[in-house]
Amino acid sequence: MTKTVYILNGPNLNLLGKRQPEIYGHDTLADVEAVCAELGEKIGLKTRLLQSNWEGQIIDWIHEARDAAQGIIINPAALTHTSVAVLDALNTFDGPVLEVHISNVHQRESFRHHSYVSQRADGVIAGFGVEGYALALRRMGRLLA
Ligand code: CA2
Repeated sequence: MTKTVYILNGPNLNLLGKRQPEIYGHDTLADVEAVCAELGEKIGLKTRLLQSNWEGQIIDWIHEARDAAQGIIINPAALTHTSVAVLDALNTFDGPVLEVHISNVHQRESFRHHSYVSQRADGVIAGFGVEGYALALRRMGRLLA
């Protein structure tokens, strides 16, 4: 059976490609979705990319993934640095979790240097632009093989 990977995106990432291109680049989340769907097909993974500005919605999707997906790739956006609730939700998920950040958070403000999610993540990618999603998906392919 084809394995499914949830690609979850937190607050404000709906604006990707539309604001602050100097930090986040010109690609939109729809572009990321298309690239991941195409790569997923190539490596035998079904992808479902979701974005919400609401913490509770992200948590609900993580719960949904417990039954519906074998792996989670997550860019929690600002929730990375604030949310024990997202960490707790990820701790209820049994499969691999990969954390993606478009920008190099370690080169930015000190409040971006700590991630609650990293305590659960099996791998972290930061500073590769939106290419980080495809890199994470390739890694997910290996982890789920
Ligand atoms: O680098 C990343 O991917 C971040 O997760 C992005 C978050 C930020 O709070 C994290 O520290 C690092 C911000 C997402 C906001 O996305 C926007 C995209 C385009 C325009 C405005 C905001």
